[in-house]
Amino acid sequence: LFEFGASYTPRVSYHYNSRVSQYHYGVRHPMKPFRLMLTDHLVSRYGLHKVMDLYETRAATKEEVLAFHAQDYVDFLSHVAPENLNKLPRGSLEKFNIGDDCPIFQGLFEYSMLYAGASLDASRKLINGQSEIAINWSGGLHHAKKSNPSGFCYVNDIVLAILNLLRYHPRVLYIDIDLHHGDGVQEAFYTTDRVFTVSFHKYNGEFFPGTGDLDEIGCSRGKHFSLNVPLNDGIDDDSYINLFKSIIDPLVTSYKPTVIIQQCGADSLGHDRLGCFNLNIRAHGECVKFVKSFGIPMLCVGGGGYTPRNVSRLWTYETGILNDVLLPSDIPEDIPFREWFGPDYSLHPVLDDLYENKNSKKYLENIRIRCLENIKYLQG
Ligand code: ZLM
Ligand code: CA
Ligand code: ZN
Repeated sequence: LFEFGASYTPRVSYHYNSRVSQYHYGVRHPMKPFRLMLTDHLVSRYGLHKVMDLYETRAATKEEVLAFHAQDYVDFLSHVAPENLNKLPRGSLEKFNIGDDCPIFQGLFEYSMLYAGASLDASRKLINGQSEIAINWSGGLHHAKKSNPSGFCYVNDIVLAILNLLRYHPRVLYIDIDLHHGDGVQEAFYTTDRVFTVSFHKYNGEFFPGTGDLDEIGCSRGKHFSLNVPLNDGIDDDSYINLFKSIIDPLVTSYKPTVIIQQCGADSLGHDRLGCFNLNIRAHGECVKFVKSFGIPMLCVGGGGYTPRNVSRLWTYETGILNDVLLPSDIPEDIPFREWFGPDYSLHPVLDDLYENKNSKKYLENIRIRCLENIKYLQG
């Protein structure tokens, strides 16, 4: 535990390489690495760079990525480029699930190795005790599989960071508040009790990636060590926070993780281009604050988020929370791209006015009960 009283501020490290924001998935593709540059400017102009340890991250090596990914897939990623697509062996684009969601773009391999390198660096700081909280907003690409990309994710930086943490930590808790199910991470650790995965997400059987129903609880040694919280459109601040706290509190108390990794996907906010929830920035941040309050070493990664002005607001606000700094609501003057934050120029625009809440009290209460039943198995 690192928190021995309200006055103690944890040591926080921030892992970023500005090159990662320069890549483009393609015109009209919803994933915009540019949002990371916007976030970094905002974090810096709010003065947060001065209170954290800053690390310019290096790219992961091929060898490091092979801890999870298959050799032929990593070879493919490292050789493929938009200009040599016609020279590939027949069928490799189909074999590796290349398409509109996961296109081949210029610098794809370097991009993947940069965000993965940042999560690995962050995990290393937690392992050697130089940080109590480590942040990598360029990471959180939770869908990537051992042998193929999925849902905008090519390399699974979260799985790689967890594998590294497992060398020193007996129990890792993974918490995923991205709008989408954290299927890649769940699948990688589905049969072990040394990693507990929990994901909150929109679920109706069709919504991407299609998995994450209540009955996915893990198997063999991992049975009861995966948890899923399927939600409907329009969930609001209070319902989400209450559900989140009432599940995470007993989970941390019974599982007793020695390190926590939280994926903070920003597509669960209201007004997200691909989203359908009604969360405000304060509510999303409250979930991060709650996890931090346990005083357990923590790795925070990004993930989805398709309305760049709100992604950068959120992750800046959460960087503040992780540093125990409450940021003024007015977006600082003389920040590059300030016009993106108009007309309100506030860190807290109203985001909860779009969807009707399709999660009834009865529905949420049933989900809560079913999740708590699952957690009870942990005490044996
Ligand atoms: N089509 N362009 C979340 C990953 C969500 C699968 C339906 C592709 C899109 C989307 C891509 C410009 C995270 C699916 C979608 C069109 C099959 C998804 C390129 C628009 C565009 O205009 C687009 C040509 C593209 C992709 C929309 N894809 C919306 N939703 C999901 C993947 C990733 O947030 O969880 C973590 C980073 N894919 O629904 C289709 C079934 C491909
Ligand atoms: Ca999720
Ligand atoms: Zn997502």
